[in-house]
This record gives sequence, C-alpha cells and structure tokens, in this order.
Amino acid sequence: MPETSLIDFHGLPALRILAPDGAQAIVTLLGGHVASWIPAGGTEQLYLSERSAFEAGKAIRGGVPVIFPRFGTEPEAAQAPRHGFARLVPWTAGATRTGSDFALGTVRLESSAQTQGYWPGAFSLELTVCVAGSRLDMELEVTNSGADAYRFTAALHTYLNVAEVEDTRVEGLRGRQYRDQTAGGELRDERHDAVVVGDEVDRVYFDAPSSVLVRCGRRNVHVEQSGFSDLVVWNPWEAKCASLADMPANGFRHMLCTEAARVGNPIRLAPGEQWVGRQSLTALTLP
Ligand code: TA6
Repeated sequence: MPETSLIDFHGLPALRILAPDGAQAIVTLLGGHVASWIPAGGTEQLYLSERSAFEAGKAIRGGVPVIFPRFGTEPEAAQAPRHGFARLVPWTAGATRTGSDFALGTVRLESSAQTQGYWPGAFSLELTVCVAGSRLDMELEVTNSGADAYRFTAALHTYLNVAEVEDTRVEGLRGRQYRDQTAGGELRDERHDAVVVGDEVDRVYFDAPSSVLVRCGRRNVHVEQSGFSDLVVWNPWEAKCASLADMPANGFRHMLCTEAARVGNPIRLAPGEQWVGRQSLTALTLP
C-alpha cells in the first residue's frame, strides 16, 4: 500500500500525498503550498519555476500559493504584504488518510507572533489536499480564532503547466465582467468564448462560473471552484516575466494561472466563524 510521507522537496519539508492508484501531490510546509500534482498514470500538471527560492520569507513561484489574508494590494488587511503572508511562512503537517481510491493530507497555519507581525488577525487555516485518479481537490478553511471580527481576501493562485501558452484557451467566461489589471483596473465585459494569451493577461473575473475548461491540445484541465466567487487569469508574458527574478526567460510560455479567488466580495468573519473555499482540478486527455 503506498503511503503518504514527509519528504524533502528542494530542501523544504513536504508532505507527499500518494493514492493507491499512483495519483500524487506534494505540499511543502513552507506556505502550505501544493508544489506538484501528478494524476494517476499522468504527468505533472502544475508549473513550478526551477528558479524559485525555496526559502522562508519568499514565495515559491509556481504550484498553488495560498493567498491570505490579502489578494494583491486589496484594501482589506492592508497591513499585510502584497498577496498576504500565508505563502511566506512555515505551516505544520496535520492529519493524513488513505482510502482504496484516494489519499488526502492536511496542513495548518495558526496565527502567531510571527503572523501578527504582518497583520493582527487571529486565525486558524487548514488546507486539505486530496488526490484521486485524475482529480486534485483543495479546500481552504479559515476560522476566526480571536475576539474581533475582520475582513480578508484570499486565493488559491494555481499555476497550470501548459505545453505552450499561445495554444491554450480558457473557456466558460463569456459574458462575465472582469477587472483588467493591465489597463489600470478598467472594468470590461468578456465578449469571447475563450480567453487566449498573446500578451500579458491579468484579469479578475467577478462572479465567475463554478467551472471553466482550460484547453491545451489534447491535454485539458477542468477547473471547478466554490466559496471563491472570482477567477483570476494571469500570464506575465515576456517583459514582465523577464522582470521576475524567480522565473526563467521562457517560463511564461509554459504556465497559465487560473486562480480561485475571493476579491470583489471580501469575506467577513466574526469571532468563531468559519469560511471554506474549494478548487478542484481534473486532468482530461481528449482522444
Ligand atoms: O494574481 C495575479 C497577480 O496578482 C498578478 O498581478 C501578478 O503579478 C501575480 O499575481 C504574481 O504576483 P507575485 O506577488 O507572486 O509576483
């Protein structure tokens, strides 16, 4: 019986979640970060930059950074750094479980003197990662463990591994309104059946559908979400990629971020309250 175990991943402790059918995910304790996902009988589905720092205080470039309590530079939790601090600090390994056709693992982050140096909120975060066959499920649970209510934004900043971004399409967003970060935050309506990338794309689609399809040749990924009301589509393209020290020059060609996000409608948690957001990816190979 294959077993979920603690491994070393680029010098970082990580949970290798391994299902009996061979499906696996690697979650680094730094950032509670899903750094790899290989479906049963498949190949790596997440982009990971080999230039990532893999050290505390720096975000891993690729995989699925957990963004909490601040997406980008949103006004909620404004003391926190851009994209929050959950991706910068060590988490701890929690429960793991293996069934006949799945394996799951959890990682946790509790507020501490270190996190309160970034933002005063008291919280408990739990990320549950489950692999089964061609599917990866990620669930982020946030509990307000303090005495004061607060508001925050959050995301699972998923970097999909694509063969060539110019041949990739994101389908299912037609008719949705988006904020175009490449045009000073202008609001636009999506008029196309598919989002294609031929330049920098940085969009927050508000009130996104519960699923979209990312097509790239015969390899496709079905992206589903709940709790997260928005979907962010991001590719830095050539110039911005060149400005990112932790990306190789051609890295932008092999990644596309489809991020389950909660940006437009921040979450408010009273003491003791909980919020849950989920993103699921299913790898589909078309005939
Ligand atoms: O989610 C899209 C985005 O906010 C972009 O604006 C972009 O620059 C990116 O995330 C990466 O941010 P990072 O802080 O990881 O370099």
